[in-house]
Amino acid sequence: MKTIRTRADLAIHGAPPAFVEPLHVGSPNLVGRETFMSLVEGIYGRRWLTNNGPLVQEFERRIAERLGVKHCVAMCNGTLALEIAIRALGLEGEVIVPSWTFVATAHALHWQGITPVFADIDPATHNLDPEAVRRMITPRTTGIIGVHLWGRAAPIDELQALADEHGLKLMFDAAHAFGSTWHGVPIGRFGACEVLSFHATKAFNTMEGGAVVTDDDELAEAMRLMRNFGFQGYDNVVHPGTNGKMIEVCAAMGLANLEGFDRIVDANRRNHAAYQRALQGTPGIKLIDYSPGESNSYHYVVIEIEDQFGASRDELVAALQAENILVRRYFWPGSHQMRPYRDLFPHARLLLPNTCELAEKVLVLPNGMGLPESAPSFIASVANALVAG
Ligand code: T4K
Repeated sequence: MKTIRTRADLAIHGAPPAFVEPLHVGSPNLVGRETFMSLVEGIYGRRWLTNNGPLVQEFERRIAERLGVKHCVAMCNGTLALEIAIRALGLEGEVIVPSWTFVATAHALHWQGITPVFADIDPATHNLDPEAVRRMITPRTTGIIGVHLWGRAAPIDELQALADEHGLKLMFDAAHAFGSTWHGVPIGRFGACEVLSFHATKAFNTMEGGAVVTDDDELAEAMRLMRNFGFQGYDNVVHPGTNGKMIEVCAAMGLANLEGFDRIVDANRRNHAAYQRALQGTPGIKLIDYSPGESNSYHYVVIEIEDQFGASRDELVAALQAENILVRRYFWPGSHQMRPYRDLFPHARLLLPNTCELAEKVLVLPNGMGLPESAPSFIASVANALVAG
């Protein structure tokens, strides 16, 4: 790896890039290869590929057991799982969501003719600000979707109190929160239900996949019907539905990766600590931290670039990308600035000052089992050289 001594060593100023192959945010964690291969052998033997196969059932059982919930309904991805959960809960009219999240949270509502109403966040936590949520409640509001951004718990108690006070349904987008706890309780157990994503880029992946977890028997039953066209046995359709099924090969990947999940978290935690050490001497770069009293997958290495840094967030992005370190500006510019929402709600930003401010400051750095050991200190050296006089 090249050493950065002066600005002239930066790829952005013409020097060769540090990495030949790009270093991605979200490079998949792959563990348990032998388990995966042997489970796939079994799929060949059984000729059972999808439609609630034995591996999907085993996967659901293991996830439910790990989180301590009654039901895990596995789906083909997190977005379909959100859509099905929203429909099964009977949400309609307006539903309050953060803008500061992956756009799938809002899309899952809009796709079904429900209006996502964006509420602002607390800049300290990046999660919904309950007072901002309160301000967005109208007679058309039927629910709230809290997002546990970066796997850090949304303000669960406050949102539940608001939902109870106004007769609203509360569910959580827990796409980032597999492996997280809140007051020591696994995330997955809060609200009416919680939705997980197991996309390739998540700490724990099933290639593509998602699930809704809940203790509610009726809700789980409705979602099981909905993910399979509403079929109850052969020829008997009893519910409107779609195709949200997880396939056997994805469940095999999930079972294999579950075996190695603790190793993934250990690697992420070590990398996060290395970033903390490397960046602590750089004024104006703040690494968001995880509560030592809670579990978290430490998957997201999120920094905020303050004015004090001496260059803009986007200048740092350009410098790192030139080195082939493909850092991401998640979730710039905020869902409210994406289509169709920017056209539907052109003034939404006026009610989202914290979201707008954060969107200009945040940067997500690469992490995961494949992260080169030298990456955190190299990234810090690029940042330091960029602003050196
Ligand atoms: N709610 C929240 C809060 C979410 O963050 C997400 C998903 C959802 C709901 C919806 O869940 P899913 O329907 O996705 O299950 C990525 C992911 O596609 C998305 O799952 C994730 N959040 C979001 C935060 O990030 P993109 O479009 O920004 O990145 P993508 O998929 O192009 O991947 C990022 C980089 O990772 C690539 O540049 C290359 C690398 N990569 C990717 C894949 C797929 C690999 O190295 N190997 C791979 O197989 O959305």
